[in-house]
Amino acid sequence: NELDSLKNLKDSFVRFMMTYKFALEEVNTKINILKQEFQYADDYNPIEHITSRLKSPESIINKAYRKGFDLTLSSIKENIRDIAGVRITCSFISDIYKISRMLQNQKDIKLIEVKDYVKNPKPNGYRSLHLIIQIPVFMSNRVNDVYVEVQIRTIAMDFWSSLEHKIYYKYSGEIPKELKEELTEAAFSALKLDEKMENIHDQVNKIKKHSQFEQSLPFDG
Ligand code: 0O2
Repeated sequence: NELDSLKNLKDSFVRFMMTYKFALEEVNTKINILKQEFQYADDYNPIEHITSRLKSPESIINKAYRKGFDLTLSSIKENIRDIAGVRITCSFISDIYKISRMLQNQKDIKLIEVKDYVKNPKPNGYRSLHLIIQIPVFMSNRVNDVYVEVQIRTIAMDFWSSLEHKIYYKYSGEIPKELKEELTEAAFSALKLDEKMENIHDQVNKIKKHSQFEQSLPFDG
């Protein structure tokens, strides 16, 4: 009867969302391992913080509707690849690519797509590196390959995008022209700050390497 079929639908949806929750936990563990290992081995940890979120059922359905996808679980599974999202904030632009390479080198991670909004920012100034990856989630009676969106960005990029996101929602996507222009200017300032910080970071690294080299010499001079 109708109640049973509703119950079945709810069960399948809960199971569906659970696989994404497990995928998030796996990716979080991977990144936490990198973070701890960096700290231990390098005495320098490029990962400032990690956040993750599951897209709400409402935004999943809105996105599927907006993009014209079928409203079935199999279509949503194949087409909406950011149901599980992990965001890694790091210190410098070079760290973004370092972390991205490390994740891509892991054997159980399959890289599906790279959207490099760091090299090619969006017209509003949005910058971040997005990786769509797929990882296997092992359950009691099956293995599911699950898509996860990993966003990697600097602190400056994160600062800008969280403010822009809030403003975007406040104005329901219709940000007034002047505010839009100011936001794009702010994105440019964030870019300049990132470049300046990277430059300082490079100089410090050079000095560090030089003094390590000198210390490794068998005698002075
Ligand atoms: P939330 O609340 O973070 O989940 P779409 O843009 O979603 O229609 P696509 O190709 O999936 O299509 O998007 P894309 O370009 O990979 O971007 C997806 C996510 O990147 C967004 O998710 C945001 O988190 C972030 N993002 C992309 N563009 C912008 C931007 O201009 N400003 C900010 N602040 N964030 C951006 P959601 O689902 O929109 O939001």
